[in-house]
Amino acid sequence: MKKAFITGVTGQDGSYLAELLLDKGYKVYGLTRRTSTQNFARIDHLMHNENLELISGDLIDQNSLTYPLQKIQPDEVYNLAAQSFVQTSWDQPVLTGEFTAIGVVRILEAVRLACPQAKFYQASSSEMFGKVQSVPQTEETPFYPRSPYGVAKVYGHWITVNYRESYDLFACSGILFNHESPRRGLEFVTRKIANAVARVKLGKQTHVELGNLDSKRDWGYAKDYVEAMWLMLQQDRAEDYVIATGETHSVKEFLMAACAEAGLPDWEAVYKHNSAYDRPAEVDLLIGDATKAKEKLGWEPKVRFDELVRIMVQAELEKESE
Ligand code: NAP
Ligand code: F7E
Repeated sequence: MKKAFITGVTGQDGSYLAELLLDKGYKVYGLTRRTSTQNFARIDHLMHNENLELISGDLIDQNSLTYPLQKIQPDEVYNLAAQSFVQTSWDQPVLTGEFTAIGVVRILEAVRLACPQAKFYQASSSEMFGKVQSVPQTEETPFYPRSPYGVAKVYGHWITVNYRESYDLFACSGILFNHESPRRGLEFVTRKIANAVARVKLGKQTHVELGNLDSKRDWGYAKDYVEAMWLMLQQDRAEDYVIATGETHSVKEFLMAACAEAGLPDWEAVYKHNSAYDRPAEVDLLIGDATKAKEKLGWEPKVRFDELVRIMVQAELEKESE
């Protein structure tokens, strides 16, 4: 039985990846941090699976990473844990650096010392491209991050490359573009909009307050993207891959499509601008070219923009009607 260790198992991607690996017959160890109230909502449905074991630890605590890895001797380690909300990274830049940047070298050190034979995945991000230096973005596009989060991810990316080259670890990064789902945190724009339009439709709120509607993102479906993570660790050689749909849409387009899906004819009546959601520095346009992933991993996104909007709005209509 193959063994996988996932940091960030309680997050959107961690929960889908745990499902995928359990379905494939893995024993899955998920790192969870101690909080005053437990936050296992995304993995509640997996809690009775005897092949899922939760391990208490934190990316800020070196020994809580090294000891479990020494004991478990996993075949695969997926580092998905991070302070992942870009807006918060301006309010908490130091904490973001601790978790999202230095956290990566802590887990790499743990792998190097405790289980150097394990294959390692780092959750890199299209936010590293920031003020984009070419369109579309590929594995060769230079980075120009525009937030403390993006800067932290660049460190995480390069330290992964460096450990691969310094210690011959099987360490790779997926440079994932935005991916969404009904399990996305409510603070991210797609889930915020999907939830709001459902509530407006049901008469539970009148409008949604948003920041910049003009930024464009390459939005995919989280379930498709965790499959790409797994595929990267099934290769003979560790390499980095862009994972994206190759389509870009503005926040306004997402809002319009979500209103249409919820049966709200006038999107402008649903929206108010609130400058609190504008960012000190914006990433205006992201669009990825995942040709390498298609050619080498045989990976392609199954869910496209319209279907993603449908999945997210219908999930919110259902939840909000309960
Ligand atoms: P998410 O839903 O915010 O999940 C983040 C996870 O990290 C949660 O399980 C959280 O635990 C855990 N975590 C945070 N700080 C930690 C710490 N100090 N120690 C241990 N665990 C900690 O994020 P996601 O959307 O699933 O994204 C997964 C990864 O991919 C992240 O690294 C993110 O930056 C990266 N990424 C995401 C996207 C995207 O579009 N979703 C794109 C590119 C890259 P709690 O539940 O306790 O908070
Ligand atoms: O913002 C604009 C905002 O917070 C998308 C993370 O998973 O993907 C994510 O980062 C866009 C930005 O995601 C609101 O200004 C307008 O242009 O949903 P978001 P993000 O910043 O792209 C990358 C790839 C990651 O790696 C990150 O971890 O939407 N926007 N109005 C708004 N955004 C939010 N959150 N809320 C608003 O009201």
